Amino acid sequence: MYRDLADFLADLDKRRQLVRITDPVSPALEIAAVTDRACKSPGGGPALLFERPTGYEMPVASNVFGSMERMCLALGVAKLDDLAAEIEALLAPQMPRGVLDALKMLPLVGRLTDLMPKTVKDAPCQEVVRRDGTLDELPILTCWPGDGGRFITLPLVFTRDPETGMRNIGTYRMQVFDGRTTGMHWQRHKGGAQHHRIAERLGKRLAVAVALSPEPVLTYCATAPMPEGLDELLLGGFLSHRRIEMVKCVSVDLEVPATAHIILEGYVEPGERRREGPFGDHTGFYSQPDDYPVFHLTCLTRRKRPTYLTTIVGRPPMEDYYLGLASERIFLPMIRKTVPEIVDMHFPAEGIFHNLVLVSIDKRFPGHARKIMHAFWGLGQLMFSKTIVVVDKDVNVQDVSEVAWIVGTHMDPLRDIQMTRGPVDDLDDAAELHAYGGKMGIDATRKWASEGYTRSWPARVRTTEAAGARAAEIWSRIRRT
Ligand SMILES: Cc1cc2nc3c(=O)[nH]c(=O)nc-3n(C[C@H](O)[C@H](O)[C@H](O)COP(=O)(O)O)c2cc1C
Ligand SMILES: [Mn+2]
Repeated sequence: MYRDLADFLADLDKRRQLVRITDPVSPALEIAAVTDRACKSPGGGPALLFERPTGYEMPVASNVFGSMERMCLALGVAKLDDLAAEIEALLAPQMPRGVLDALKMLPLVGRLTDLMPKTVKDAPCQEVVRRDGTLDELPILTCWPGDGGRFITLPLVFTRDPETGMRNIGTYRMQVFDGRTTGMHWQRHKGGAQHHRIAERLGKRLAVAVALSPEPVLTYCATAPMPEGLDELLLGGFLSHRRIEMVKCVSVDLEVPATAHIILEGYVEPGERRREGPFGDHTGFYSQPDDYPVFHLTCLTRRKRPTYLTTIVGRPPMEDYYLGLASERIFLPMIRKTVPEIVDMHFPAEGIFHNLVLVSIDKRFPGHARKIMHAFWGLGQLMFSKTIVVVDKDVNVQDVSEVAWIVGTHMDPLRDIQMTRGPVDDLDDAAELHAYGGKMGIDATRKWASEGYTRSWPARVRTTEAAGARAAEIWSRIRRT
């Protein structure tokens, strides 16, 4: 596992997964436009390293996680489903049936403590300490022409709950207002916003530290929908099979990942808000200006020769699709712990995670599909699911074409649609109210008599095994000539 972004980039280079761009390219629109071209290439395109961003010394890396292969490399697995199996094993320790059994479980308990972050003294991220540092030294992108300014698009935002001290890490974009201040776009449902809510109630300043260009596994962890109160660094330790190394900040009481390239230390004042946006968002549309808290920089620390890691969002597919795909695989076994009937789930790129959620289930009782919908609407960030499609277990939800076929044939709109309302994503502009709106579930399972369906359900059209085998034989001969 890569301990540092530079190791990852070097390995990608060796694997011919990284394209170095030596032409001068401007952080104002041009780097984003080139990155968009890469993201729209089949399979997600290569990672990009802009060695000469116009006006800056610091190279810019983008689309680094933007393919299935690179996402797997970053998480140290051959395929994402390997992680699911590992998590399943961790979550399902058998109850010990005797002393011998209990002893066998000890390594598992040991393993959990082995995954806790540890604090180190000397850290590469503090090779250079600049209390008077400004954001002007970073090649921060203007992504789209209608954007309100330059945005830090892939920051890891560290805060602690002012009351309990619990840590949170989230990726929340930061609009540059000037060299020492930015917006802090944690949306109301997110961990950072909750810490800030508590700080405001106490009338206290909230210390905030932002890591840029961290070891690759942490970029993923900051985007992961961890349940509130569960430390993202524990997930980081689990994924990388070692303890994540942290170092104390210089000017605030927080720790940051030791091997990150750049750290922004600072705080958010209670009560302060400033207009943020517009921003060309991952919906493929501009999110509209709104008031958000303000981050004040107190100290910038960095390596001697840092690389600035960034991403762009916009019309899908983009790099964030692959980060989401990792969460889809990693969280499936965790969701199954409370909703075991789920066979598989998928968030197609076009649905930007929550607009379209496809779930297959092992249907056991009447109304089961609706039970699944309600479970999702009540489960962490799955609450944002706008359209949920539930199908039987023999339907492959990874195949959107198959799901479209099954929905069309299995759904009666008058009978099979479940409408409701609830919290929706902050970025949902179709909702009548901000952050509160409608949701729809489509029950595309085969209906049972106990559900009021008294006609007979037709069988799928398929040939016999014998004819199929014969066809395979003939087909291979035709194809050879
Ligand atoms: C590239 C990228 C940008 C994101 N930007 C934001 C953002 O500006 N605001 C936000 O609330 N969530 C944003 N997210 C989603 C959060 O990172 C995600 O919901 C995460 O689970 C939040 O962690 P939390 O539950 O600890 O708050 C972004 C995700 C990605 C991949
Ligand atoms: Mn969190």
